[in-house]
Amino acid sequence: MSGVQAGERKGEKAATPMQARGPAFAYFDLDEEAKARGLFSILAEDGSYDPANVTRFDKTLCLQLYRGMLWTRLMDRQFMALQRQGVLGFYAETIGQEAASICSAATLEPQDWLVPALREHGAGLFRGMNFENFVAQLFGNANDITRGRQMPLHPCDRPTNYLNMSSCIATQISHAVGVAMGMKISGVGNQVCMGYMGDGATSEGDFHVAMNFAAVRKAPVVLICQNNQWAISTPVSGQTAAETFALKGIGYGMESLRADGNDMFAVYEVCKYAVDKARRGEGPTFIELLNYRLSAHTSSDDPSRYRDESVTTMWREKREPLIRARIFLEKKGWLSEAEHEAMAAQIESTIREVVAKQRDVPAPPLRSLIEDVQQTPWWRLEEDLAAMQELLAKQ
Ligand SMILES: Cc1ncc(C[n+]2csc(CCOP(=O)(O)OP(=O)(O)O)c2C)c(N)n1
Ligand SMILES: [Mg+2]
Repeated sequence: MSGVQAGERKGEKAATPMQARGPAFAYFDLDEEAKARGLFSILAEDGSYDPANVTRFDKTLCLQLYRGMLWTRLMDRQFMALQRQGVLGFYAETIGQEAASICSAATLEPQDWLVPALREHGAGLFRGMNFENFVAQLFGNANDITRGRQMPLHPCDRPTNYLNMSSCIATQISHAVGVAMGMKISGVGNQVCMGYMGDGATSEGDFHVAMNFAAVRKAPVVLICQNNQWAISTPVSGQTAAETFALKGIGYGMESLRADGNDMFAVYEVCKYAVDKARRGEGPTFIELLNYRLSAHTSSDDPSRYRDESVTTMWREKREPLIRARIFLEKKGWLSEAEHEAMAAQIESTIREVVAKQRDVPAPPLRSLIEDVQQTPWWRLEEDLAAMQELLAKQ
């Protein structure tokens, strides 16, 4: 490691002794290739850490992050159960990826934008997306602001600048870069866009186009690749011959970082570094967060048919982000067993209450099918609607 002082990070003023940062931060001063081949970490699998590396994380921030992760975990559990009961049409879990999802988004400010991939709805809720609206969207009912026109789990939220997930893999990377370029061109300043993708998205042409454009134009964007090691049934070995995904970023001339995606502090620090850099107008960063998809790809998938689930069990038992975070919080005396149970119970009952309110709300009115495109729907659409109403009346 080059001669970086504890407490200093590239582009940041030297910290006061009270805010000193420990040796892990020398990572940011490594040469470009070493950063992209490395794996930044702060909180080890057994919950151990160097106290000098966690001075930023006080009780309030830690509990906020943990609650966001726990909310995501418990929400997944309830919605998957509802999907299995036939109440919801489709769902995808974030299990095992909560730290990458929540602790990255936690580094954004309210004016920033988030362009998700498939597993960032927990991050959207963490940033203040309205939960009632989100649940209405899952049901596609009359309260759904997209009036049932999106697949379930493709939410959007204007007040928190959360864009719809784009189902066609990797297309959202260009959207994120476009949003960031819009911020730059409009000259508003002080805004950053965070865009997400999975490991599978890096094999698409859109990845190349977006990465190249972002780097050439110095877009204020942070592009996060959640390497959960699977793209449905395609393992990483079938996805790329590169040693790491982060190395790909260097080819585009983009600073690329790589961190343990199950380490809440490491995720937060690499993302904070990149977000601050983008906000200063110093261009984009590509970040690979290494974790493991503990769940099936979606509710339509059965991973036991294509992968060795004993590997999944190992990640679930030894490398899972919530267990690691809890060890830390317990050691600190910030979250006892009883406090944890109370937190979980409160989250679960909130989720249950909102689901109970939204599940019986009827579908959007049939007429809404032809609304929102033309000011006055043209005669052909009116005819189609009348024909459909006639058909339905006969049933
Ligand atoms: C262009 C395109 N090709 C294929 C698909 C089908 N598909 C949906 S998700 C997925 C895998 C995505 O893997 P990854 O990017 O690693 O994200 P993860 O699901 O692991 O979070 C595929 C192939 C698609 N939606 N779009
Ligand atoms: Mg993946």
